[in-house]
Amino acid sequence: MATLTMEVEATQSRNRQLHIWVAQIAQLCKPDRVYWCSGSPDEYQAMLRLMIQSGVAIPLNPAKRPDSVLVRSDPGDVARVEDRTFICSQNKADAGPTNNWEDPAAMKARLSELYSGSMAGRTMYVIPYSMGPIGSPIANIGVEVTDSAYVVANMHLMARVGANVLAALGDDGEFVRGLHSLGAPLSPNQQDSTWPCNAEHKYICHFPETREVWSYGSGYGGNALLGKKCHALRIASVQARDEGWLAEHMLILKLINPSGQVKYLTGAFPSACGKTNLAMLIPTIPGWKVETIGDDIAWMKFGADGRLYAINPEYGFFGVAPGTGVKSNPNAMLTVAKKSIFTNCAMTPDGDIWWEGMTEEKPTELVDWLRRPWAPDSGRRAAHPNARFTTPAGQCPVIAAEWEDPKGVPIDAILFGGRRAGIVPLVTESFNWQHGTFLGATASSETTAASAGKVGQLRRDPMAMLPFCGYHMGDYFAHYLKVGERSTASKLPKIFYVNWFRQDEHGKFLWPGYGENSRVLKWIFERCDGKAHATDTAIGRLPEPADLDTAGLNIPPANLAKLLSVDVQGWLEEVPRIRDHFAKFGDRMPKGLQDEVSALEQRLKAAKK
Ligand code: TSX
Ligand code: MN
Repeated sequence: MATLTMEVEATQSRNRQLHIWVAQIAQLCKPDRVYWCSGSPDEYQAMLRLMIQSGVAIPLNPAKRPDSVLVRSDPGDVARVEDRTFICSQNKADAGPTNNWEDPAAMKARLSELYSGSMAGRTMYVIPYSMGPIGSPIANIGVEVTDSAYVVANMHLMARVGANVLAALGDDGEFVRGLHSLGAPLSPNQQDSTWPCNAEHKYICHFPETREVWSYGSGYGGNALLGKKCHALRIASVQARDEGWLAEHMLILKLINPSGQVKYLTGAFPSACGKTNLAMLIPTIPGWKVETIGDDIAWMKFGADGRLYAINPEYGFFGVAPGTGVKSNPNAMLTVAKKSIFTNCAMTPDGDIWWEGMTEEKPTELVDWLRRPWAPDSGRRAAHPNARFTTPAGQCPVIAAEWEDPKGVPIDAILFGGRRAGIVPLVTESFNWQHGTFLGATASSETTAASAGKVGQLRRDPMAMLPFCGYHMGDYFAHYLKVGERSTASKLPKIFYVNWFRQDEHGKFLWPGYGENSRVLKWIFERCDGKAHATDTAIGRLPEPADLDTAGLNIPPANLAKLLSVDVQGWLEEVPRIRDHFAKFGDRMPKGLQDEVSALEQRLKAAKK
C-alpha cells in the first residue's frame, strides 16, 4: 500500500476517461489518498487487516473457519434500502410507477453537496471490476470508487477485480461508473467507528442514460457492492433493453441426467423462495445431478445459432445466512468452509460463526450480532435475519466446470416461481414465449415472517425484478416479448412456473421441496426433449401425477393430485387480481400480455362449463 505502488498501479491504465473521472471524484470527496486496486491476494489480506485493526472485523478461528472474518454492521445499516433507491432518468415516465425517481441534474446537485469532503481522513479505493469472465462478449466492465475497505474485500470475492480488468478495458474502453462513499469523513484526531456509515442520509442512485451509480451513506451489501444489484441488474437491464439481450435476477443451473445429457436452466424467484438452495440442489432421484453456474444474476445474449447463452456475471455468492444449513443446503455450507466474509452473524465461544437454521440444535452460548451475550433462552435471534456470507463461487463443491466459459451456456428452460399456499400448481409449462412472459409477469409470493408487512399478504414481483429493473416495468415486459420474436420457438428456452410452497387446509406443506424438487426438474428436462407427457389445461401444460417420477417418494396420492390440479374457481378469482396488477403499468403494458389475461379468462370459463 506504499505510495510508490499506488503510482505504478495507476499508470497501468492509460484510459483517459477513467483518469479524468477518478481525479474529479478525488477533488470532490477529498480523500487523504487514492489507491488503485490490483486485485492481488496480498491486497485482499491487507483489507482484512485494516478491518481487523479498525475493529469492524474479527478474525475467525483458523482451525474452524480458515481465512475468514466476522463483521458486525451498524444496526441502522443492515439491508438494501428500497425507499432510498432512485432511478434518475431524464424523463420521470421512463422510471415507471414502481421506482423512485428524481431529475438527474437535481439529484447530482444534491448528492454533490453530500459527497463534498465526504472521504476526508480516508483512503479512496479505485476498484476496476468485470461482471462476467474477463473478455467475455457477454461481460461488462465497471469501476467502483469507494472509501470502504469492507467494500474492497467483498468486491474481491464478488467480482473479478484489478489489473487484469484494466488491461481488458484498454485505452478507450467504456465502463460503468460507480461512486460510493460511506458519508463518514474523519477529522484529524477522530476515532473511527466500527462500522462507519451515514444512516440518516442514504441514497442509492442510478443514472441509466449515462451508466452511472452514485451511492451514499450505506456500507451494506447491495447498497455498497455496486457491481451486483446496481450495475448487473439496474444499469444492465437498461443496456440489455437498448442492445437486445436480458439482464435477469436469475440463478443458473446445469441439470445432468443419468445418461450424462445436459440441460441448462435459469430461475427467477422473489426473496424467501430458496433460490440459492435450488442452484445447489442435491437430487434425490438416482443418477441425476445438479451443478451450479450462478445463484442470483444471469446475463443472456443470443448466439449466432439463435439460442440464448447465459453467463453468471458474479464471481461469488452474497447469500442470506439464516436458514442455510447442513440439511437445507449442504453445498452452501461447504462453500463457506473457508475464505469467506460473514456479516451480522453470531459468534461461538471457539471463534466460529453461527446463525438460525445452521444446525438443528442451537449452541448453548454465543455472542449475538449486536455483540451481546446470547443464550437459547434469550428470546431473541442471535444472527440478524439479513445476515450474509460472502464467498467465492469457485469454492462451491458442485460448481460446473463451464461456469467461467466466456461464451456462456445455452439455456433450455426458464423457471419463474413464487411462494403461494393455494391455487398455483407445483409446475406449469407455458404454451409459448408470450404466455411464459405472462407467467413471469404475474409472479407472486405470500409474505413470510422474514419480510416486511403482514404475513400471508400477496405481493406481485414480476420476474423477481420489481426492485431491480432500471426502467419502466411495462417497457420491460415489452422488451421480453420482443426478445421472443428474435428467434424461433424451437431455439428459445421453454418457460415454466413452479410453486414449491403449496399447503393443505391446515397449513401443512403438500410438497417436500428441497432435493425432491429434482422430480419436477426431471419432468422439465424431458419436456425440453419432447419426451415427458403433459396435458393442456386452461392455465398451461401440466403433468398428470403419473408423469412425475415419484419412485421412492412417500407422498399421499391425494396430495399429488391437488398439487397438479387446476383450481378453476380459484383461478377465476385470480384474474381480476392480475388485471389490477397490470393496470398499475398503464398504457406501457404491452397488448400481448393484456391479451393473455383475456385468453386465460376465456379458457377458465370454458373449463368451468
Ligand atoms: O429453499 C427451499 N426450497 C427450494 C430448495 C431447493 N425452501 C426454503 C425456503 C426458504 C428460503 C423450501 N421450503 C422449499 C424448497 O423447495 N420447500 C419448503 C417448504 C417446506 C418446508 C419444510 C418441509 C417441507 C416443505 N418439511 C417436511 O416436509 C418435513
Ligand atoms: Mn437477489
